Amino acid sequence: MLIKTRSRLELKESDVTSPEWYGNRRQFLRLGAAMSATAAVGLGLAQQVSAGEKLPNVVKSSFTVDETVNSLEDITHYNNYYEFSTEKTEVAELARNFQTRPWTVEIGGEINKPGRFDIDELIKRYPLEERIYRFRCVEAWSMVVPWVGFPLAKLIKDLDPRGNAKFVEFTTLRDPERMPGQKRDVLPWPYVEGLRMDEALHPLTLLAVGLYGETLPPQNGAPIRLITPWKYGFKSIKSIVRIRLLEQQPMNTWQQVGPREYGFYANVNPEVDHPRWSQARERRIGEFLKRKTLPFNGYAEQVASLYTGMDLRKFY
Ligand SMILES: Nc1nc2c(c(=O)[nH]1)N[C@H]1C(S)=C(S)[C@@H](COP(=O)(O)O)O[C@H]1N2
Ligand SMILES: [Mo]
Repeated sequence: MLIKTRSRLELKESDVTSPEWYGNRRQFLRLGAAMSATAAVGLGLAQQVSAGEKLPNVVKSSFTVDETVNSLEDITHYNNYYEFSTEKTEVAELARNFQTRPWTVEIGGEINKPGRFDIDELIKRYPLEERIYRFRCVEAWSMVVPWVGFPLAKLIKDLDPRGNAKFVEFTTLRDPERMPGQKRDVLPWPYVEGLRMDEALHPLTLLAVGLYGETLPPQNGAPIRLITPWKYGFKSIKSIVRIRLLEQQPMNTWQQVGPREYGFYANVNPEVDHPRWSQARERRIGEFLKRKTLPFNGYAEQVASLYTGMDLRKFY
């Protein structure tokens, strides 16, 4: 399936900060509340949103790239998810019956209003946006994916982070019975990732709960996963059960297993090769010829300023 979208990435800093934008948001919220009230009558109030269901009230975000979107088949059958398999084409089948209800996300650490959220409560808490993002794996393949989610910043700001919170740590579920790959020591479990606070609060940083307008399939990180489109795919941690705000930089799984090859920042950078292969080019899944990899995966205009003054060869 090919979808053509807007003519360019339209994210501007003013989109997030102008009163006009906030005005629009309020309008969306009002509209959303009215619509979900109507929908609730039809569906029954206790209705839960579960895997493979259409997500309600998704608005199209202007934080979207104009590129051919990969097919649902590609996105759901070429996965890195070591909790199920190290074989990309095997994950879909092995994760097929992974149960994502009930599911709780715990949010704590350096935050004044810590909490435990039921996933369905979280999904309804903020207006959901569809955002078409480039996605670049460190293995030099890429896709374009229509995620559905909400900015992580909204959640963090609502929970009143403390001044000493400098980093955010994310943790995947650890349950070897439900995630058979965890019975092997291919990685230390659970999978952990981290962001610096300003990266976590950046408007591009998304908590994704859906794909192609529906709830996430298990192989893509259901029921909730992180998406940081300017970083290599391994930062986009799947099936999150815990988020903690920390004063110190957390250790992330891939840096822990291969510090020479994987760092904390993991910004897409065609000028800094992986020790075992070049990062200059990538294979877009579905294409034959390789294309050039763009600095920050094409999001330099939006994120480069987060790293001014940093040596990106050192902080890879
Ligand atoms: N918990 C967990 N999250 C994970 C991974 C993993 O193995 N376990 N793999 C990462 C890697 S290397 C990539 S490229 C992306 C793949 O996401 P996708 O299958 O939705 O394309 O998930 C990332 N998040
Ligand atoms: Mo990856």
